[in-house]
Amino acid sequence: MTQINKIDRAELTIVRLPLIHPFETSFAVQTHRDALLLRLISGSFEGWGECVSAPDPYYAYETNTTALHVIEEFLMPLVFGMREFQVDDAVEAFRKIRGHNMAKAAVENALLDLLSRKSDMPLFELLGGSHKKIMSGISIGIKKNTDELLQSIGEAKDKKYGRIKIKIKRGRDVEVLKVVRAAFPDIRLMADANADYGLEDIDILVALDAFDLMMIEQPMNYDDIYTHSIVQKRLKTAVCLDESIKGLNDANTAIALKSCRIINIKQGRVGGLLAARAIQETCARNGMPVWSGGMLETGIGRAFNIHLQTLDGFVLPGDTSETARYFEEDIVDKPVVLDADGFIEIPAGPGTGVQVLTDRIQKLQSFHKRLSP
Ligand code: OSB
Ligand code: MG
Repeated sequence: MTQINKIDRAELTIVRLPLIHPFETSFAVQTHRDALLLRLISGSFEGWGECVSAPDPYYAYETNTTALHVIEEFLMPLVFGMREFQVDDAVEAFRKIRGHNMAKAAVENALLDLLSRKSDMPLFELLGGSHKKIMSGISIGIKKNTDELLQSIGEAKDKKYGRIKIKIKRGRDVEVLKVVRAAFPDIRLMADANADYGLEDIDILVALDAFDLMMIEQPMNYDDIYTHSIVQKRLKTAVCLDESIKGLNDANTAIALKSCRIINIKQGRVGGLLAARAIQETCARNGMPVWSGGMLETGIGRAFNIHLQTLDGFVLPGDTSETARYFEEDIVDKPVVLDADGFIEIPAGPGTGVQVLTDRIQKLQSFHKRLSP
């Protein structure tokens, strides 16, 4: 089994990519993706990772600044100290750092990309996935008015996205879904509340049972797995947890409490691809379907989400949509596109299979720092 000899140096960069359209959720309006990137260099090989944190702590407590701190001061010193190692060894060493799973994911994924490139093997093979096209799915933000929303949904339907998710929040829920369902009676539809509701809103959530949704994502508070169990008992519609699942322990808690019937695994939120695979295996053993979410990643993070979805447990379409929806120009080649049936091909070649465009990164960078042992 190929190993990593040692890491010679690393680079941390933040790139600022404008979004083609602002992306509105119940917690924020995002106009840019400020992506924290990690590049690891080992001999003639390199690996890239993307941290899914944002500049602000509105989705999760981690921010780009906390991730920079944790990667530079705690994670990379551990990695720089390792010789002839496997990615599992690094993950084991990271255990003594509590939380900060987004920061850990960036390092873990960069190591996996590096190791699979060195092994001349596509990343999905290293993970144990199979070579296949993956299902697409799209997440549509809160729009100024229903006309705009219906138009976006119509475009997504025409592109044959595997399912369409719309964002809801208090005051923009039952009426919106009523209009959407009337206009599109047949689409595979779901709603994501991004933790906007409380138990006092239970009647609103019960009213959503009328719209044949595949699931309602994270209606209750971000760290409240217990309250979701009360909600799931009251709803016919499946509850799906996103924000609440920060790692395997949370998934076990949600399974035991019957807090949801579906889990959104974001590898970038739970500590990287290996952690995501472990959660998927636990969910499969417990009959819990999972799918892969997204965090408006650039082509680097998006590639990890694609490779993850080659694992058998990913039975539902995720939030992997075309690059061109978000970015005029990405920082990798090739961009993600849907085929005529609405499926996505795994990028070919070793590692993630995407080619990182360092010239573009240099042009877009708002922060850059080199780290050495
Ligand atoms: O809740 O799934 C979410 C984007 C940023 C933060 C949280 C979420 C999202 C999305 C978009 O829904 C997913 C994507 O297209 O990458
Ligand atoms: Mg979500």
